[in-house]
Amino acid sequence: MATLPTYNTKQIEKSYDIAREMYSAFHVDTDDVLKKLETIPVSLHCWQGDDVGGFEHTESSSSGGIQATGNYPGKARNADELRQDIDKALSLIPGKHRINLHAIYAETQGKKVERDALTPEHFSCWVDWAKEKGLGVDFNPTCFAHPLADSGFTLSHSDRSIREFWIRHCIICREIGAYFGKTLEKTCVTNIWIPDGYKDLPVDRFGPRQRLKESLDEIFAKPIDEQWNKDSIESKLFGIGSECYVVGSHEFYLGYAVQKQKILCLDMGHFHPTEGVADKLSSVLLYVPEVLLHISRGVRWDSDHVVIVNDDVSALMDEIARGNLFARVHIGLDFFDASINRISAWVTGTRAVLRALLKSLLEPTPLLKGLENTGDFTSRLALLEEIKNLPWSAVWDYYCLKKDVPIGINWLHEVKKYEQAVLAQRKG
Ligand code: RNT
Ligand code: ZN
Repeated sequence: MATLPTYNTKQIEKSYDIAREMYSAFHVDTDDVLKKLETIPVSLHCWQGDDVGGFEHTESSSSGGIQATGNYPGKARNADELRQDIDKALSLIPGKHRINLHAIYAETQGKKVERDALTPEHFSCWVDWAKEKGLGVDFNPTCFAHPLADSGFTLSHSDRSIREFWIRHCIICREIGAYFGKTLEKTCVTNIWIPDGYKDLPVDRFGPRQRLKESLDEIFAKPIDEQWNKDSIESKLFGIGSECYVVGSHEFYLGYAVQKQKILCLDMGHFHPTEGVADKLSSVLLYVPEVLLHISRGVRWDSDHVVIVNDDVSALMDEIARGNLFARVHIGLDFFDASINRISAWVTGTRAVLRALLKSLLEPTPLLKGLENTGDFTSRLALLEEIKNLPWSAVWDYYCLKKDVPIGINWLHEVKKYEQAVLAQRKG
């Protein structure tokens, strides 16, 4: 590898001082912004670490239409390795964050435990670890990669007994969510996503949606203390194998979330390519209590590429920061790339979200709103464009310095060292 740059602490502090002055000319206090940034957690999805595999070793071929492509060596083969990898990633990301688990990451000591028979005990190692690290945990039922999902239908299946299996699984997951919340004293968000849909033209569009609604009603009928577990539902436009019809569409879940006051999960890869999730927040938050974001990067389709600071992510963070929506918007990640070092994927993606967030928090919003309110759209656009040049990267470097994580690309050295020392030893 060509030599990467190194960073000098004095230089970073000097640059920060200059940046602070430049921002104060726009009435932005960079110290306050950094205090705010450290309070905002990002939920790191465990499934980037093993290509959404889980530890069940199921006989099923149903991926639910989601697939990580690539075979970069060294993926985590068990929960200990996955935790070790997440630890490494977290050590390279500034701030205190959360972990997002799926039911297939249960630890059953080699025993086969059906998904409708899982208990909090199967997640006790995750909880012990999270407690030790001070992390909150979020959760997801896994309604794919299972023989009873092979038909492509789960909660909306026409067979009542199959629906009931998935209903039991989702109820159990809400209970496990509450266990995470209570034990860690940090509310867990449990998000339901199902793959249900038709590859080709459906004739009855109502039936599956009516069944999904009934299933959700049964799942949520079980009272669970919202102090510890909150319910979230995630829509999708289409998937591989569900190109013509997805039961849980945006309209379906938006309606459901409004009616039942549930958290609406908006995944950036789950809309028409020119539709932006940023634009939706100010509408849906008038009607639903909270939103969960699955920050992702779709390339031509819902491809779940690693997140970078692009226009979509920047616009989304602008929207949250401008409205100070942090109490009502949960920031989660959802991408999986098996073609590059998986720890680097987490670090690149999470640092990208935090960098975009910082950039947005540094925006002189009151100034811009003032221009907007007086109808000076000329100045609004000119200023929006000029502030892109403000030295937010100096503020970021300083934040990393203060949080004792590598500055700039230095984190990559750590990942490469870890790859040599740990990942390279994982064979088979
Ligand atoms: C699938 C959804 C869902 C999954 C995870 C693994 O399209 O985005 O959120 O990616 O639950
Ligand atoms: Zn998602």
